Amino acid sequence: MVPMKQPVNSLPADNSVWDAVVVGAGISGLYMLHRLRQIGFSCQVIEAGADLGGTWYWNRYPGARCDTYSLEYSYSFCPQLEQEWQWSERYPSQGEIWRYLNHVAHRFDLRSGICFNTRVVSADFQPANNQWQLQLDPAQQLSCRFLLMATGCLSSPNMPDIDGLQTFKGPIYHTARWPQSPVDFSAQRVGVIGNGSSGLQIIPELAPQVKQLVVFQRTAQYAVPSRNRPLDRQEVTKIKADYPGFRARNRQQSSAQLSNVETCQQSALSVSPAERQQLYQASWQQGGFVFYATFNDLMRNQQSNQTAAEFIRTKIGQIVNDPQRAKLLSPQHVMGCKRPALENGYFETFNRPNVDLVDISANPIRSISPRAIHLQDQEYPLEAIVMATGFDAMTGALMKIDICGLNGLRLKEKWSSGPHNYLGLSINGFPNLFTITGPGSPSVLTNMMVAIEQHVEWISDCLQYMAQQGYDRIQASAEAEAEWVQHVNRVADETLYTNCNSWYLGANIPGKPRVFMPLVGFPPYAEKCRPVVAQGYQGFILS
Ligand code: FAD
Ligand code: N01
Repeated sequence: MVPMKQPVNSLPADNSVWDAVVVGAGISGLYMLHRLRQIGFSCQVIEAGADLGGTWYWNRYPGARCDTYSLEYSYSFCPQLEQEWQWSERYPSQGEIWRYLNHVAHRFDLRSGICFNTRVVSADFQPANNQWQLQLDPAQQLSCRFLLMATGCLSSPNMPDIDGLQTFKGPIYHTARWPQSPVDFSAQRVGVIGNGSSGLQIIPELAPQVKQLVVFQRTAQYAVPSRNRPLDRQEVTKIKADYPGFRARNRQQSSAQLSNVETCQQSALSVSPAERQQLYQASWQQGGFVFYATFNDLMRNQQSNQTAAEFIRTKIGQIVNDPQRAKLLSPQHVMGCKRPALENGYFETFNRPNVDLVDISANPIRSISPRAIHLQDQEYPLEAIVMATGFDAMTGALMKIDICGLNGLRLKEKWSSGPHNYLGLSINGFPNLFTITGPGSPSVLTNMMVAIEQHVEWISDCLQYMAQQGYDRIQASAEAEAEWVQHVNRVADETLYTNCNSWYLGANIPGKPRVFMPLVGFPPYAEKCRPVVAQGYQGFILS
């Protein structure tokens, strides 16, 4: 275990032009810094938070945990690192991931390159010298040749604009801005708004601690048991004996959570109902995202999808004692079009006498007063509120920065009808700016660790190529960008992902354009990136 060092909080005195500035010190920013140093670039990371870790620094709520296997949710770039780090559980907790990222930072001396408690407020491209001029908060300026956005897909919390929210007298916590020290909820009536992945994790943890828990549910959620457990030493030894092979198989899987799991090659409709039940039951018993891959067409065929949805609804009916509650907890939308979840005792929690479930789908929250949440016809007295209301996903953190490219073009205007870019990496009109796991890349539909490593390596290889060839400006061409946006939409339209109101579509944020933002499928994406490089960065304008 490494000693936790004090965060570095100021910029070095020599504040000349950096080769690169990286915004964000999560998994992406840390690896980007390491790679840039390896290729000899001077680099500074700017991080709004008081410490490193990004997602795993901010989301410290009780129960916060990854739902990708720990041995896959870790960097693969250094064989010694992957051999020396010992994960304790099948799915790592927030605390364990955070300790891991601290270990990585210590091992590669990354803290020395990060300025904490500092936010990038604006970025202006200066065409005369091909430099980005950054305005920071607290007030400082910074210049760099390349601007690398490691700002995260799920880093800009969504705080709903509910009438009277500010008047509430008790504390209001957002899961993605959880306090650093544990919160004592004992003897309190606590309300939780939201039951996505974060809500599903925090609700079973809070229920035993509080006097009364009131869950305000707008949409019921599909979830299967995670069956988290301590890792078996023998299975770890076996994986570590061929870690490169294990990683290679990860990269061949289209979805994060299914890595290294044999996915079924048949349709749900190609087997008898009895066999289908048996296979679903086996996946359910195994636990984890394998359930969602029991058949190969669950996200492509509505009828197949319905069979899985019905299986989960039946399970909920068996777990939850009160049939009316079970019905309310049973989702009706297309399974998977909102990100499905893993659960650890979520449905059982609703058998507790101190847990209320309030349906706000037809009877929405009208207002919040100093001591209660009010629906149209009812009020719920509360002493604390937890917002598990998610994020302005994929574009939120980028759009909060006033980014101005060529000819005064602002990113906010360019993306006013949805994100447009090439490969999820580069935006026409915004030279020398790269987004790590930007919209238009597989990002949130994959094991993000795999997606992040692929992007960081692609970007650093590109910067090295530019240095070798004497180029100092790069941007996506308008044609390549237009084709890419069409491609992302076409791939999504072949699936069931676009069939409900999800954050993938921006539907959770009032006024946000409805565009399916991630690209479905990691291996075909990586395949598309390779010839782009081989053909001298096809689709990019280099000068
Ligand atoms: P982040 O970790 O989001 O880091 C971005 C950083 O940028 C933040 O620290 C932020 O403060 C900083 N920043 C943003 N804007 C600015 C600015 N203007 N100025 C300065 N700093 C700025 N993915 C999986 O693959 N598997 C999982 O099981 C999984 N579980 C998750 C659980 C939770 C609770 C959440 C929220 C996400 C989960 N994810 C999961 C997705 C997760 O976000 C990624 O796996 C990964 O951590 C993203 O790393 P990142 O460095 O790209 O972004
Ligand atoms: O956010 P969400 P999240 N009034 O957007 C409700 C990752 N993650 O933080 O569905 C009332 O999924 C909203 O209701 P509805 C993962 O990628 C991973 O839970 O819009 N309710 C929903 O119930 C995940 O998908 C892990 O009708 C409101 C909830 O709040 C992503 O982060 C763990 C509301 C928001 O759910 C986001 O997950 C945690 C309003 N005004 C997160 N606004 C793991 O890997 C929103 N809601 C384990």
